[in-house]
Order: sequence, then structure tokens, then C-alpha cells
Amino acid sequence: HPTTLIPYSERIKFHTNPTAIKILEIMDRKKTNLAVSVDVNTAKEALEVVRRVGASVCMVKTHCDIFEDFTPAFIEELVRLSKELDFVIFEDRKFADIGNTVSLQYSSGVHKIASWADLTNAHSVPGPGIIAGLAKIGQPLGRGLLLLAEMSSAGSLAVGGYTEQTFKMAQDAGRDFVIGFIAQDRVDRADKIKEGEDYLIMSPGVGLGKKGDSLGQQYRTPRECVVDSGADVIIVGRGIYGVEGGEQAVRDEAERYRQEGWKAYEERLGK
Ligand code: 5BU
Repeated sequence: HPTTLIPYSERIKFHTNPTAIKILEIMDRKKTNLAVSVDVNTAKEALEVVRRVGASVCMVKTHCDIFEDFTPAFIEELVRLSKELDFVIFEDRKFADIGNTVSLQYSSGVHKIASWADLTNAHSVPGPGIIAGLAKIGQPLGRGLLLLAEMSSAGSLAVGGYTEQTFKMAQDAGRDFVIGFIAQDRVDRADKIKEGEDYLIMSPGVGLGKKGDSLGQQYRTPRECVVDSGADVIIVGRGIYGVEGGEQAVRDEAERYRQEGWKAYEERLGK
């Protein structure tokens, strides 16, 4: 796939969205294509994980509705850390409703996601109105959107024609807000992308140990994702924050995944 042969830094020129540009700049500057997912029960623990892994990542991924102690103060600290440690914040909200509803869910309620998350994502199942509804809120703020073209879980229905039409929906929406996909492969197929288009492919379901969990999650190694499947960003949750051995072990594990992901990226560039 042609995109996978271009260094992250040289892909900046294909983008107009400020969040896409920021992600590529950070990846190049910190030599990392690692995103850590902090799916712990409390905001307090999440901040502890972020302080440990922040230096090794280009992105921190949240599910803010998991935290039982969610407050605006948590967001303030997370945003402060994102500046201090140089990463973007991705709220993995997986919006899935009509445009009007998602624009309210994105801007309002307890979480006010658009006010702090650089990046969020959406299912394509409702049709292009979901992109328009989110863009109305997020685009003026410079936020970015990923569409869910595939999932890492066993038996996912986001395959084949669904995946292809999700790609087409992103392409039709233009390049200013939709910056890429959550996927397991290069869903922006070489025969479908147009001159000057560049999409970021982010893959969850990454682990160096286990091959899955008891609830359908499936893991591949960083090398399988980045070299074999052409992913640009690898997303790791339990493989990093769940490691036994305390604070230093989490730091070390994040660094191990960063190195694995970067080594795979260099291999794919032919370095
Ligand atoms: P894990 O602990 O590395 O299995 O966590 C993976 C994270 O990525 C978790 O937050 C999921 O909600 C998220 N995820 C995923 O695992 N697979 C997908 O296809 C998508 C998101 Br989309």
C-alpha cells in the first residue's frame, strides 16, 4: 500500500485537519506510534497511568463514561498532561445515532467531549448524517473524527461491503474532519484512494502476550499490525496498564510497546 511507504512526517502535507497534523507531528517528534487506552475504573487511576506512560505515547485513549469519579477537574488535569507530555486525547465514544442526537451527545451532558477530546470516533451505521452532526460541533474546534470501518472483536459485522462503504462515506465527507479509521487493515484500498488523500489507520486489539480475552477480543502483535496490515497507530490497553509489578512495570511496558511499534514502522519503511 503506497501510504505505508511514506514517513509520518511527510504525510503531514496531505492533511488540513489540525488534529491529524498534530498527531503526525507528535509521532515523528517522539518516535512513537503507540496509543494507550486507559480503561481503569477511576479518573484518579487513569491519571496515574497517563503520568507513567505519557512520555512513550502519541495518544491517550479514554472511555470517559467508565470513570465513577469523572469531574471537570479530571479533564483539566488530563489536558494539562497532554500538553506537558505531548500527546493527543482520543475519546473512544463510538457515536452511533442520527446527526442531531450525536451533536448533542458530543457537545453536552456531563462529559462535554468536544470541549476536551482532540479526537473521537463514530459508527457509520446511521449514514453520513452522523458525520455532519459531529462536524457541526467538532470542526470549528479543530477536532478530528475516525470512522469505525472494522473492529478487533470476533464475529464483528463490520466487514466486506460494510467496511468498503464506510471508507466511501469518509471519502465523500471530504478531508477536513474525518481523518481516518479504526480498522484492522488498510481499508483505504490502494485502488480506491485518490491523489493527495491520506488516512490514519488506528488498530486496537494489540498485545505481545495473550491472543485474546474471554469476551471476544483478539490480539495481534505490533509487527503484525504495522508491517503486515499497514496500521499507522497501535492501541494497547490491558497489555500496558494491566501489567503486574507496579508503577515502574507500567512505564517499562509502555516503552517496550513503543519500541516494538517503532521498529515495525522502520521495517515497513525499509530502514
Ligand atoms: P485492550 O485492553 O487492549 O483489549 O483494550 C482495547 C481498547 O480498544 C478498549 O478500550 C476497547 O474499547 C477498544 N477497542 C477495541 O478493543 N476494539 C475495537 O475494534 C475498537 C475499540 Br473500535
